[in-house]
Amino acid sequence: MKLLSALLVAGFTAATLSSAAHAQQKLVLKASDVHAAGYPTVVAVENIGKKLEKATNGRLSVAMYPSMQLGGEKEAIEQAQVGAIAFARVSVGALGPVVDDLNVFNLPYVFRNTAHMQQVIDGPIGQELLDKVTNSGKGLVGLAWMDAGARNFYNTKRPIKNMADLKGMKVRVMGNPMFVDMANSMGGNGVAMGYDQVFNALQTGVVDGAENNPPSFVFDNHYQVAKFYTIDEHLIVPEMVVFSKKIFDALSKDEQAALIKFSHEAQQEERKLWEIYEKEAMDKAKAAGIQIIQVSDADKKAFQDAVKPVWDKYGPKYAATVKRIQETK
Ligand code: GTR
Repeated sequence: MKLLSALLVAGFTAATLSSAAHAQQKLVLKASDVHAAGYPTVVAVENIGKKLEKATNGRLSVAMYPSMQLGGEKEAIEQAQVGAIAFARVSVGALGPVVDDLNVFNLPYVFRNTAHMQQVIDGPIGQELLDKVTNSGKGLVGLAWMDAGARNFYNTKRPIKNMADLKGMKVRVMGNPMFVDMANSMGGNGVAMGYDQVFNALQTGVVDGAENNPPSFVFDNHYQVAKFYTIDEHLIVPEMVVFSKKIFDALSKDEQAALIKFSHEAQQEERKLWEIYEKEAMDKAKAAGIQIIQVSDADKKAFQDAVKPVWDKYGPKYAATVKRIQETK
């Protein structure tokens, strides 16, 4: 009996000490984003950090490494998987090759418009896909969605008004075979490469064009070399804040709950920032003399028809989710 109580006391003391040590030990959570300081996704993750710091009396904080300081998105995902960083804010384009279920959002024209995409990520499908990431066994926790508007083609050569104008153009796409197939099916030549290489590739002529939303096009300076921007909205790919499972598991239950709560709030906060940033980007592009081309409905239909082979190849396995997406009002 004596021994038992001695053991219990010892056990209790060890547990108390370790939780006290846990409470005192400060943990700086590293975060990576390809975009620069001030970009909506960067600000949203920084805000998670500020809230965490307050809620944990300074035990947790976030150190943001923006502007690809730690590499591109593929690298960020790998670093989070091994616990070298905590947060990776990445596109679902880059995450699809790691967690295949997400590729449903990478199907061209899967969403009717950005409002439709927002409804989907805010609803049950959005939560299910975050959970798929967490339960994928890939060392990641899916924390929140980030809005990234719609992606459009831009290039250094000529205005693209319709599919014929895209013919033969070397177009950089994100590192995901679905996008190479997409660009090819539209008559271009899709070239997959990391975001960290796009500016140089455009400048040196390694590619003729790329595709992205207005804030990336403008605030990552691609507009300085590519003067033609065509609004065709072929992809509406949301982004995700993923967290290292290894680091997540080392947090206390309360800390985990706070992290999840603040991440959900960040999803809505980023969206507001995004609206402003997208408008600023378009204004800046116009002021810089970028030729902005809005494709006609008929030409958009031609782009949509052209990606049928991509749907035939990748679509069937996501059919059930696609149906639910389409039914989302
Ligand atoms: C941006 C997105 C990044 C990255 C980039 C790309 O719109 O915010 O996460 O995916 O596009 O094209 O690689």
